[in-house]
Amino acid sequence: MQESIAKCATLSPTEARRFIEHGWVMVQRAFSKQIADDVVASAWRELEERGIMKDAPETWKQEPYVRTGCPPNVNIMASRGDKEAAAQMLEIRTRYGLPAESPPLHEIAPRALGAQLDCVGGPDRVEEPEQIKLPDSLAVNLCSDDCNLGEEGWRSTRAPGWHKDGWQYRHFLDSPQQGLLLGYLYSDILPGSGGTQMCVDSVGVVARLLAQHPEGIHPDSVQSYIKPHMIMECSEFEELTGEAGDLAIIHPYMVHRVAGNPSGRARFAQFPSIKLSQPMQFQRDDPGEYSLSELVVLKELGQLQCYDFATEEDYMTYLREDITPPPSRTEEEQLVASVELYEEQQRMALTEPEWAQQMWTKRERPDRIAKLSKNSITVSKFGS
Ligand SMILES: O=C(O)CCC(=O)C(=O)O
Ligand SMILES: [Fe+2]
Repeated sequence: MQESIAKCATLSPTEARRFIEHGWVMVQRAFSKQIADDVVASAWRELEERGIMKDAPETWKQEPYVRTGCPPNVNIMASRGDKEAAAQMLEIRTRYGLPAESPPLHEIAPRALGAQLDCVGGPDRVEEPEQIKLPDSLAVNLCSDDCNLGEEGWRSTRAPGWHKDGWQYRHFLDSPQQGLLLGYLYSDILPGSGGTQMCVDSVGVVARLLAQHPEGIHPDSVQSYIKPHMIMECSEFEELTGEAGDLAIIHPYMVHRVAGNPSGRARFAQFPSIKLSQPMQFQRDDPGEYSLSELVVLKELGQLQCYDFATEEDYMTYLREDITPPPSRTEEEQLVASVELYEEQQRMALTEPEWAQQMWTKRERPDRIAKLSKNSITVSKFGS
């Protein structure tokens, strides 16, 4: 661990240690307030065009939580070379006065880039780090309403919206698609003012879930499963607070939710991920080569050698596939996903707790299954 910490070029040893211990760290002044102000100004221009006026908070209620710029699913599809999505992205950016491409981090916010690279084990662990851009499409929490949570409040396992990011790939313990969850703060966020809420002991819960499923889990299952799963096992909660220009670096397994924002101040932030050039590794010959992010997983799993890891051969059956996010799916893709999900959840229900069995075994087998069965996953090594 000391060796991995000593390799950090941007994070202080205290920050690196904090990330390993808590699964997240707030890096202060990772980018300039000027950059934050400029991005927020262009977000307000877009919002005002949509009738949400900066100086008239009563207009905020029409969309209490709103995304500006390019929607995340369009961004994902454009980054995969989908021409239609790329054209849509350019059209949206042009319409709202954003540059055709956002500026690369290494030019305008090297500290923000350096801190991320430290957590994933250095520039070699990321494809084209110089291509990583400042995220300038924002998640704006104007006045989300969270007042119906009852006595337990947001720390309650019953609060809606808890999720693990990653609706666009099959989730494995070592998935490279989402190396980190990043929280760019574009406005100051005081406590109770719409700062993202995290369940910090969820990292271990998710690590154990993924370790028990070396065949991977479909992203739609992750989203339906994670919430009840964490209900059973988590108890530590924190919210993101800080100043414009701060960057939260969060382990990709962290379960989190959108907070209510009764403060009267609009909250501007964005939560992109960073893609690894290779899957994470949990059995490195040289322990000094573990990334901070891998160390978090190892810490949570403890006796790692007991788990059955998928081999490259297994990944031929259980593809490390990119999956189209739900809003961009064609009807055909939606059907394939529903069949895949049905089979996966029937299988998982045999080994998961009783509540999961109840949730899943009652589902109907999707229609047109015969026509689509050629596309469904086959279960060999990891089947029941
Ligand atoms: O806006 C927030 O506070 C959280 C957003 C989020 O969880 C996401 O974009 O995946
Ligand atoms: Fe999220």
